Amino acid sequence: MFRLWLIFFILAYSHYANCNNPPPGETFVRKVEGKTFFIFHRRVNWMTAQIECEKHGLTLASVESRKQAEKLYAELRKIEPADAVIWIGGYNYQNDGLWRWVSNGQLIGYQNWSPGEPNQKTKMENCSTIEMWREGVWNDDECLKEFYYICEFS
Ligand SMILES: [Ca+2]
Repeated sequence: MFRLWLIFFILAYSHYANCNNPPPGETFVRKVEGKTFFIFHRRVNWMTAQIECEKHGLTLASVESRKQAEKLYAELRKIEPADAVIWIGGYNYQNDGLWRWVSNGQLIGYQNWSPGEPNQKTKMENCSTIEMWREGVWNDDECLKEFYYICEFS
């Protein structure tokens, strides 16, 4: 009987552990405010993330309204570690402070930057992230860093 309980606890615990720390390589699909987001658990730099999205007929994600940002964050909270940083499609290609979405090249309309961001801290922060540890707001970070990433249909 004890052995049975032990197996139960191991199974229950491994399920719990998986839910809170998904294995690398997993992809999550979430529908949010009329948009389908694909959340990839592979750490790559921003450009590689965009190339990976394109391989699937996707592009790095844009977040276009407060409601969309809030609901996406609510979904991310269910699957991401509390300290996760995740690439999205905002970029400052010409280093001129004009942020655009890679999906369509248009200037970013709705903005969800963390207070004080984008700050170009290292002079090389030209790509945008969602930062779970800052409650899902955006940061500009160095494009060559490797983070998880979110794609959407292109
Ligand atoms: Ca920054």
